[in-house]
Amino acid sequence: MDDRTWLRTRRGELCLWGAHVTRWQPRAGDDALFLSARSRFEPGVPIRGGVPLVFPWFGDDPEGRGRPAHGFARRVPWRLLEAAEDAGTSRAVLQLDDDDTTRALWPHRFRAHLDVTFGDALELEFAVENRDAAPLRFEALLHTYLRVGDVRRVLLRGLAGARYFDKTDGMRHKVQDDAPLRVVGEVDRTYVGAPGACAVEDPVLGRTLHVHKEHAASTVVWNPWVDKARALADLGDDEYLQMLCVESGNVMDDAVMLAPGERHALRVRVEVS
Ligand code: TA6
Repeated sequence: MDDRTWLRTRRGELCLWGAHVTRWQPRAGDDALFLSARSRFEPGVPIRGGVPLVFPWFGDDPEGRGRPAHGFARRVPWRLLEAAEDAGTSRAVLQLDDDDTTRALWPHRFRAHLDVTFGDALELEFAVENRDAAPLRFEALLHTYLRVGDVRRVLLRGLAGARYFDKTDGMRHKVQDDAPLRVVGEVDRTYVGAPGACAVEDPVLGRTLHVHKEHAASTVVWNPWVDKARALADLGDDEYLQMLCVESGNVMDDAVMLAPGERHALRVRVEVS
């Protein structure tokens, strides 16, 4: 990837391949997003860290046809529509329209936008418009990798009582208890009907990261832990300790249905305190 595929500002960076946010600094010298030192930066290859954009399906190909995991949005080039920087805040808007490549994988006409603001908060809006004559169903997720000091020491709050599917246990349906979530092994949970804010309290870095969302009913929490981290070529063996994915969107039972001409926008705001 050459320099033209990156938008680099003082507080954040964005790769136009995949509309992928890779860096956000809420305070000088303080990165809030995890980015793997082993990540590959090649067109068409997902980046390990930052905010991968999952669209139009979540996880493995739901039709079992060998299409890429988490959809195609993170693997294709997006068009930069707007970029502006003002008083320490920068904003960019990217667009993706269906084309021969996307229609070969997903035969629908759509227009998508990612609107990113890097400031004291990281603000993301992902919008999809149905440009087809038939209803459109899709899943979408902002797969945010939060950087933490030591994942074994963080507390994740905001999911008490929420229902989830446990991918580490055959997708069994479970209910979260009232205690904050501690990561003591592999975690891969899809919470549906969970639109509330989450907070990651990090005693090692001495900060709390807050993830607020709008029009996003699902929350996914992921940490690969030891064995899965070793199996991932683009993640260092110990890097799982520095990351916790707290992902926001609409997946599984919360998938979005759009009538022809309709548009749906989900929003995520990450703040630090
Ligand atoms: O969102 C959680 C998850 O679906 C996990 O199951 C895990 O595989 C992760 O995403 C990463 O997926 P990736 O395709 O980027 O390796």
